[in-house]
Amino acid sequence: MPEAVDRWVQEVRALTEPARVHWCTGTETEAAELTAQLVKSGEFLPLNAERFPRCYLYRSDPNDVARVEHLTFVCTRSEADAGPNNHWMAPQAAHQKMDALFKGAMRGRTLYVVPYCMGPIGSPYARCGVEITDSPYVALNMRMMTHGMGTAALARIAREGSFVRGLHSTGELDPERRFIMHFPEELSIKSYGSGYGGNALLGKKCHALRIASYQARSEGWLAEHMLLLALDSPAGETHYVAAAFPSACGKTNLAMLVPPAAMPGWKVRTLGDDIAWLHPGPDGRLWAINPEAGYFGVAPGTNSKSNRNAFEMVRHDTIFTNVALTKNGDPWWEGMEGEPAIDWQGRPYDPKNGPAAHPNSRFTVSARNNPSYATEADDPAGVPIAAIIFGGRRRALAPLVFEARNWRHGVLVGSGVASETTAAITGKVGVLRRDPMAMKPFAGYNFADYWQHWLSVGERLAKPPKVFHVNWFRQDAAGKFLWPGFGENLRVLKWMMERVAGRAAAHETPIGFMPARADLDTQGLGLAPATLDELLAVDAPAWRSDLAHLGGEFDQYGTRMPEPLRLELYDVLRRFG
Ligand code: GTP
Ligand code: SPV
Ligand code: MN
Repeated sequence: MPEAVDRWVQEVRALTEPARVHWCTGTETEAAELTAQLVKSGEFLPLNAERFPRCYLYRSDPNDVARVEHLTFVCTRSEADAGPNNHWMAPQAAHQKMDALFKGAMRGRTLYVVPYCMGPIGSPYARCGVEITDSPYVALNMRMMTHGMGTAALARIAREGSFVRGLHSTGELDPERRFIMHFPEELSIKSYGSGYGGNALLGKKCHALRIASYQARSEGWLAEHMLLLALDSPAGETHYVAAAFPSACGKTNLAMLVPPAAMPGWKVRTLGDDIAWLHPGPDGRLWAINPEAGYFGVAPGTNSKSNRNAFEMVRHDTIFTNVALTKNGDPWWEGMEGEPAIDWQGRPYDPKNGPAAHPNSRFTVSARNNPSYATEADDPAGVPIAAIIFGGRRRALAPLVFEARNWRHGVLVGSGVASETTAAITGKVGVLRRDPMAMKPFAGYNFADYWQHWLSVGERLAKPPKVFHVNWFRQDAAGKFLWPGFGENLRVLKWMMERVAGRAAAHETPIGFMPARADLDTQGLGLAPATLDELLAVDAPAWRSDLAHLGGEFDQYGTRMPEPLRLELYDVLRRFG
């Protein structure tokens, strides 16, 4: 037993006064006991055992169904270190506020100690943490989402001595008494008042992104909101790709892409669907690991046509959160065949009450369930990245695809990512906002320093990945998607890989290199040439105004803003003439 862990657990125990303390070991027996207990208390509803063996439905509080960015803080000693991109509170004030909430918060409850490892347990790039929580649902989710939860992680912590401390209580689930606080300088997290996703599974966004991005800056690597995939071509080449899209903008789906029938011989295999840790290697390439071991994926929209892999994956050993039910006790969500009988709040389904499944309803599943699991995900050294893709959900402006001229231009392209908000965050849906590198909610420090760090990492790469930008979400005047998306996105990946190999044609535009209509494999798509032209158009006046807006965003960062990025922006404007 690592003494530092034990000491901290005793401190938390004295503060929160739980009835019991349970040290998680991570065994099957333990998982079965926690599950049985949740079934007994009514928090877990077993699903149809024939068609969905070992699957359960969990309903979170209707006021607690998404991440809460307005209640999420980065508490560095200096406010400027957190930056205009974060909510900030002084560490001492934040600790005081949180400790007052945690005082006696676990009375009558069990305190679970959840040691975990982000990254393969034997990887030098992996980092451990311990989450203390009073939610058995959280403990079970963490078991699927992290590596070596329990005894294995604790053994690594004993060896290394250091770990991220994450303290969590569901509290009263009162949005007025809900805060997610990060102390990157102390490698600690305090989260109170939510039992949902990124607010409560502290290994994920709190540790592997906010705290890790801060650590990565001082250690010379990057912690990013990116999927990781392997792309195998019919010729037998494999390329590894990382892609950063904002929440609910297509990472899980791209990572698990099922090739269309028109493209035989291609295969996409999944290394990760949400987070990547990227390290410059001694060979001058950028190497990546996925710190997670499972997926907490968006349910709505998942079906046998959009993503057969995902659909198969969640048919056993899956926890569903806030989905609807059919009359047979099968899980149901919008975009699926059949009909809902019971909505996500447990009421008989009535369209007057809105969607049957909550738009941010999710599945938690081990990555091992994925039929397209890439075994390279277990490699402690990670994989070398050939391309980084940025993207957002934009009904207008951003074309289907373009390629940055070089790394520095790529950093500008990443910092210019904008996307319409989704149900993954509490607040209004469909509002266009900047989400640089899809990290607006997750960068644990000042974006100006973060962009400078990206530029510095690039300087250490003799063979940097190519950088692309995509948009699967262009719409026509009637609001219909112009691009079929999902499996057909492989056509865009194919062009990118041909670019990486130096084989595909492109022409230069002010925003970067783009394929001409004929450079994209659109065989069998049945897409009208005019639609493709629209998807590949660059609207100069609209771009000029978008770049002017981005310049205004940069101004917020004052003198901390890296000069090379401003120059890069002027360069693009100059190219528009
Ligand atoms: P987080 O887990 O929140 O980080 O989300 P994500 O980026 O992994 O998004 P995900 O792949 O779960 O997709 C979110 C929603 O977008 C789902 O409803 C999908 O069905 C839909 N979606 C994904 N890819 C495409 C696409 O290529 N085209 C269209 N039109 N919709 C897509
Ligand atoms: C996201 O919002 O980007 C997610 C879901 O992946 S959560 O785990 O809630 O952050
Ligand atoms: Mn995410």
